Amino acid sequence: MKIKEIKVIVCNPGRNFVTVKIITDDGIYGIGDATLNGREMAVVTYLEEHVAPCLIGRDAQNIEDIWQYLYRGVYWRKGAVNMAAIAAIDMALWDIKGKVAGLPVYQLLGGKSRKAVTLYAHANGENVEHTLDEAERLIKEGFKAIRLQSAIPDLAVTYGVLGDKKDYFELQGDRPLPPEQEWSTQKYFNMIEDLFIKARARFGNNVELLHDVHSRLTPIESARLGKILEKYNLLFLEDASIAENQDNYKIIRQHTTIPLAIGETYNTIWDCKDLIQNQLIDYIRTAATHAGGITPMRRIADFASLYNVKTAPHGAPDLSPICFSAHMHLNIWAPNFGIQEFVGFGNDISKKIFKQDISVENGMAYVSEKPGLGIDFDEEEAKKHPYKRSYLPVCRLEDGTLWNW
Ligand code: CS2
Ligand code: MG
Repeated sequence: MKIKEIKVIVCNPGRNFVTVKIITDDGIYGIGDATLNGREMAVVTYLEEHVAPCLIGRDAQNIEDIWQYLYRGVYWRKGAVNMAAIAAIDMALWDIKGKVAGLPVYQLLGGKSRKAVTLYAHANGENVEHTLDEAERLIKEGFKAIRLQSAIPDLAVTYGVLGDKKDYFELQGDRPLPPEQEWSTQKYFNMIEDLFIKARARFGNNVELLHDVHSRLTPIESARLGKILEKYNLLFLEDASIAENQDNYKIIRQHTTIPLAIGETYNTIWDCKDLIQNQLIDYIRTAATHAGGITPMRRIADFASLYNVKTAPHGAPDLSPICFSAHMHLNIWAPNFGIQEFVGFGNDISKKIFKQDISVENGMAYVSEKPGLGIDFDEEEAKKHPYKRSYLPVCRLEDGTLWNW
C-alpha cells in the first residue's frame, strides 16, 4: 500500500488549522493535525517542500519506519515545526492503519482501559464571582472537573480571559500583530487564594478543581503558590513555572504537595524525561500534534507510568479536532490516563469541516468506534474558510519587561 499523494490544507473556521491528508494507491486516506498556532505557514512549507516529496511511493503501513525516517533520518531533530509536521503524518498513517484493519485506533494500541474519558472544562471570568458563575454553569452541565481562571484586578488583559473580545482575532484588530498582555505577580497573589476559597465554599469537595498559571511564576514563587493552594485540594496546578531547566521543578517539589502538571509545549520525550524520571510532576500534558503524533505519545505514556505520572493531554482550541480524536484513542487505552482538557468541538463552521464522532455526556467523552481515528475532514468546506494570519499574545511585566506567555 503506497503513499500516492499528500495534501496540506489550511483553513480558518475562527482559528487556523493545518490538516494533512495522505492518500494511498488503494484509495484509502488518513488525516492528521499539524497546527502550530501563530506559525502555521512554517509547518505548511516544511511539509510541502521537505516532507511530502520523500514519502511518495513509501509503504503507508510502516508507521514506525516513516516516523524514524522523519525524526532520526533528517539529522535536525526536535523543534516545534518539525514535530508538528511529523505528528500530522503519523496521525494520518494511524488513521489509515485503522481503516485497513477495520478497527478504531484504540484497538490497535491495546483496547480500552476504561469506559469513557473524564474531561475538564474551562471557567474563565472577568472577576472571581464571574468565574464561579461560569463554573456553576459547567457543573450543571455535568462536568466533574473545572479549570478556574479569573482576570486579575487592575491588569489590562489576563491570560485565558478575553474581556469584551470574542476571540484573538478581535483582540489583534486589523494589524494583525501579537497582542500584548500584562502581568504582575503581586496582583495575582492578591487575588488567587480568594478564587479557591470561594470555589470550595460554593461547590464543596466533590468537584475537581484545576488552575493554569501559564508559566508566569519563578520556581520559588510557584512553591509559595503551591503551599497556599494545597489546602483547596486541586487535581493539579498547571505550568506553574517554565521548565526548560527541568531542575526548576525540584525547587517547587521540595516545598509543596500540590500535584503539578506541565508539557503542552513539549515536542519530545526528552523535554520531560527528567521531570518524569525524578517524579517532579504528576501529570504530563503533551499533545499529539506538538509531540510528534500518536507513536511518541504512546511512548511518553508508557515511560510516565513507570514513575506514577498520569497523562492529561492538552486540549486547547488551537489544536484541531483531529488531534482531539487522536487523544481520545490514547486516553481510552492508556492505563495511566488522568484527565483530558476540553473546550468543546468548535463553532458550527468548524463542525461542518471536521466531522467528529465523539459523544460527551455528564463531563465524560465516549470514543468513536469507527475504523481509524473516526473523524472526517471536508476539504470543500475547508476551502471556503481560508487562512488568516494570527498571533498568540506576548506578555510584559508592568515595567515593560517581556515575560512568559
Ligand atoms: C492553555 C492554552 O489550554 C491551555 O492549557 O495553556 O490555551 C494555550 O494558551 C494555547 O494552546 C497556546 O497556543
Ligand atoms: Mg495551559
